[in-house]
Amino acid sequence: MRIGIVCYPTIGGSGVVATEMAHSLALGGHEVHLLSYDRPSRMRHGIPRLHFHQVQVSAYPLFRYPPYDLALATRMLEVHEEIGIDVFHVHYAIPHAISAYLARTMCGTCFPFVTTLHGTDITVVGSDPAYTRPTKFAIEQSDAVTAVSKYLADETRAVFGVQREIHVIPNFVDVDRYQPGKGPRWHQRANQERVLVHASNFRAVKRTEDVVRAFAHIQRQMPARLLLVGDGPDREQALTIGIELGCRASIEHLGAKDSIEEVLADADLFLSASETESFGLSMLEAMSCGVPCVSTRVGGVAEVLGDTGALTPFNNPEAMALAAMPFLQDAAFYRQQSEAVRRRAVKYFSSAQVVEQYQNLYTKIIGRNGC
Ligand code: GMT
Repeated sequence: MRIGIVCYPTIGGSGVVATEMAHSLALGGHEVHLLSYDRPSRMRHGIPRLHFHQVQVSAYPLFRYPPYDLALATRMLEVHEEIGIDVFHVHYAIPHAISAYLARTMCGTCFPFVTTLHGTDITVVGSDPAYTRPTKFAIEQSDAVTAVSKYLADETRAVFGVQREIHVIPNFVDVDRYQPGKGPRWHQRANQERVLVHASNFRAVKRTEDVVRAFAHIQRQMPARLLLVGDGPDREQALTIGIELGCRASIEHLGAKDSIEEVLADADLFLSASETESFGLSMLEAMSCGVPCVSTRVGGVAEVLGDTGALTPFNNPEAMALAAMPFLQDAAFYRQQSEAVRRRAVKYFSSAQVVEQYQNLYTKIIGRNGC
């Protein structure tokens, strides 16, 4: 198949999922064309059959807000005319699904498109009255719609009142690349230092400062270090809380990393304090590395963790620290959990089996409705 994939290129789950899909599909023999305003940060070089098309936006003085959605629709159309795309797959509804609809409408021949909903495109941005109606319209006009968790599919029906079928296809992880590290875990280290990790885009919804607060409780009771991976608006605030609580010296901010698997492989426990999380891709990546997760009980996180790790109330760092204790104090329990999370990632979320579900969906819609 000749597949066009549209995504955001920056740090953020939807761009990561789209780029990893592009890798997997191209390596599986498909011709894949990625479209975005920048080369996605996770996009690897040298993969055969994988191409990148940049979307250029002109900034005329008249435009206070350059219309990216129009430029993207035009680029999609150009790529289709040049290559003959069989199906477009757009990740994150806003504005990608609207651009896809526009490109398909402008197109003389016609192509089908799949929209994958990721989270904030429904729960935050999509619920903004300025965007609700076009988002609902584009969801209804898509040839197929998928959501990364059952929670998100239900939310989409509730927020937009859409009746159409929404396929739940979970996010996935490359279980060969994301492997448990060979190094010692906390109970095998001479100093018994516990290595905790949090990875996100440090936006308000991630509540990074609650992670730091939970860590401060933990660090008062045992030797511990917190690795913060990623970057975003709340970074300084989170580090300032670390100073106020006296644990800043034990926090390392590693910034955005291309190879987060190297950090996860040597970590003991992942902490997530999000206010909402439709899936929690970085937790799945941690699980694949044998790292259990303690997270707030929000959105679709329970679907990812299953009966592993621990879920705690939102906005309660002390409860999070308490829930983390068995993982950091009981070596036998820790080992059992570490094996369980790896098993779960391999059994339900490996790239091969999830990407196949998307391929089946493409096959189903290509040629339907005369496209
Ligand atoms: O809001 C973000 O964290 C970024 C956003 C994205 O689309 O880039 O992440 C969402 O999509 C990820 C990939 O499907 C999910 O793992 C995240 O849970 C989801 N974020 C939220 O729901 C807050």
